[in-house]
Amino acid sequence: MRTLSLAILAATLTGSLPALAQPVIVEKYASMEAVPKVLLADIRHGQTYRDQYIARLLEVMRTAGQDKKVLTQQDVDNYVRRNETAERRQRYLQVIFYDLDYDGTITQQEVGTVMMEDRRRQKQSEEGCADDAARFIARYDIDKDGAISLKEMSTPDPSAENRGSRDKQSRRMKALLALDPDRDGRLTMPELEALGRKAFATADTDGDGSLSRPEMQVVRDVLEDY
Ligand SMILES: [Ca+2]
Ligand SMILES: [Ca+2]
Ligand SMILES: [Ca+2]
Repeated sequence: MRTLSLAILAATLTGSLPALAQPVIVEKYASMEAVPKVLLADIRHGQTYRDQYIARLLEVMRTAGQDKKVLTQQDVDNYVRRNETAERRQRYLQVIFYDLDYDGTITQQEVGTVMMEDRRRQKQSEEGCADDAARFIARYDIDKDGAISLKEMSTPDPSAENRGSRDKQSRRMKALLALDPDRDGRLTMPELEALGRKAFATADTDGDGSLSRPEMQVVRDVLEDY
């Protein structure tokens, strides 16, 4: 009895009670290759601290999630539709911006004139204006008649560059949704956070909550052609 209380006293004095300490189980993927790449993408983009990474990962809920707490297929569809609408409106307004004779179509001449006035006002070089105007017309002139109508301007953007970034975000949302652990079609905040923690822990081999250069390099290697 006396020995036991001495042991407890000693443990208390050194500030630790080994018998009561619970080992913290950190869930990890079997290997870095097993981590869904969509979860690692934010790490590559510079999130080397666990807390920052998790916060960044959860942002997808704020941009698209219903009630900003759950992500569903409906949210992904709405996101795509919302972006398309915003983009089309933006382009529609450009017709009004360039349409000097108010006939509802814009010609290379009109675009070139407005661009030139714009650059003069901003004291920029007018060089290349004609080429820029030609490129602008070529990009949206679906029927190749040399002018852009309101209808042409409000059809979904054919340029790969715009569609690329929109598709990238919706692909990311779809990929995250596909990871839904309980497959109920709703990816919740706690579910996404747990997935993120597991992914980060797999990369963070020494478990100190941040990624060292060598740890980062492994992430980059795994994501090489992602
Ligand atoms: Ca016109
Ligand atoms: Ca046209
Ligand atoms: Ca779920």
